[in-house]
Amino acid sequence: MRLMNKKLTEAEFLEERKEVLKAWPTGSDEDLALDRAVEYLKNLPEHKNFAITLNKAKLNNDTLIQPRAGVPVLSEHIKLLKYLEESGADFLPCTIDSYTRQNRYIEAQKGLEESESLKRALLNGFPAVNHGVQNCKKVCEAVNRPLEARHGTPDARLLSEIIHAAGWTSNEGGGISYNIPYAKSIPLEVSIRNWQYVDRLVGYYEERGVKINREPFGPLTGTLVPPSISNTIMIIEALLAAEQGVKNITVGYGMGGNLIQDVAAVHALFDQTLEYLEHYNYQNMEVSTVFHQWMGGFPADEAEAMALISYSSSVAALSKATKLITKSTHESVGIPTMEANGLGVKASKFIVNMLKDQNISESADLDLEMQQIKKEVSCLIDVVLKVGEGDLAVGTVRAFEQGLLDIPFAPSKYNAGKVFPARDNEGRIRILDFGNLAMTDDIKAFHYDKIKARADTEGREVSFQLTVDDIYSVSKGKLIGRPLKN
Ligand code: 8ZB
Repeated sequence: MRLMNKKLTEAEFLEERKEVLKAWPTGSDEDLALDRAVEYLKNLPEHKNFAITLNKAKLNNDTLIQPRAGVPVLSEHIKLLKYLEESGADFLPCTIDSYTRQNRYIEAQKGLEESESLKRALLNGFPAVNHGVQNCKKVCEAVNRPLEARHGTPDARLLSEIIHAAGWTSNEGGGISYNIPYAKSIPLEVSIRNWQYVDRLVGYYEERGVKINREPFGPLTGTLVPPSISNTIMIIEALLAAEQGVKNITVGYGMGGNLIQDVAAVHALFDQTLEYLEHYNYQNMEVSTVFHQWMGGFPADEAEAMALISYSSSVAALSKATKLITKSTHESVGIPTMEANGLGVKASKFIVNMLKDQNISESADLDLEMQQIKKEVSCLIDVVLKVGEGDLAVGTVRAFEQGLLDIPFAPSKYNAGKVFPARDNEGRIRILDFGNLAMTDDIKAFHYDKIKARADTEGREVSFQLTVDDIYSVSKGKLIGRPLKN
């Protein structure tokens, strides 16, 4: 079948669905019958609906808090989520394990059973497909907050069926953002097509009056991603989702580290997402934003890690993002304990509350940074549409093939991997090597001048060494990877 950015008909969707549900025995659960699932979701109280809670937060100018969390055994997972709820989490996650993310349900089953018998987590998340609708409903019924599946799955069709039928009203991911940074050899046309199905499922629910939130994964590789690249991917995924009938979208952004650039990026992301959705005539869209605390390498020292978490929270609050995804002081080591995770939530919430009524006032600097990001995003999206001969899905595949779209440091062989970023003199993320990224000469000159000024300050040449130094700098307590002075 040829990929196109066109809404799947209900008949096409239902035909494909028969195959999707066969991939694992839990797919035959009677509660996956769509009329039953619609009924279950309609009876959820409003405070457990992700989309409704986000809409309220936007009206109140709140930044709500969400951690990441998932362990394999059901009772342990419920205990963990209740603990995070008590720590102040406004939204609850279910982070899915890596076998499930790769549709390796046999291995997930083995890991789940061994975790149960050894009383020790042998999977790095909650295997929702193996648990099936019944157990996923138990999670939903045990907590008082909206639930979201967070994962990294190029083919999340069965997973999405199960979680939504179980009352989880948000799903993270997208055809680009859950492929290029997460997988090595899955063609983009395959993951985009799979995520059209995931979004069409949400469209099916929306058509029947059930609100479901969708959240493209903004940080991508989490390492020095220039804001215009991640914002472009967010807008493409928002448009692809809207075409399939998604109405409530949270576009994401991973903290870069420079306050002004981060605030500018979140504002630009929100404005341009709405502008593009309106331009393509998608009606009644609800757009919110999510800010991710620092996604790069963390300091090992727990006090320093907590300081970074607090700084991230300050930027999130000042950017007026609707939601903030938190980290813990265990970040440099691995998956946090329940207690460490709860502390991250508490500290983040404290800062967000302190800054709730404070704003970054407009300035020429903030405005220029925002205009720059918007200009770069429009430039990239224009090229995607051009090479796609008007079709966004086709254009995305072709743009990645030709390196016109390119995500730094991604493992996928369907990504050119020629773009190298570096920070400028204020720590703003700029592009040092554009590879084949489709930007105009004046944009390239702007970036070069900024990086050159930094290199001059440091008395060195513009080179890839700047990129290397910047990758490690934050974990060592400095934003910019400047050479040590003798
Ligand atoms: C792309 C997201 C990476 C972040 C965290 C990592 C990292 C992954 C779990 C988790 C709590 C889990 N993460 N899996 N956090 N529980 N099962 O996602 O630590 O911060």
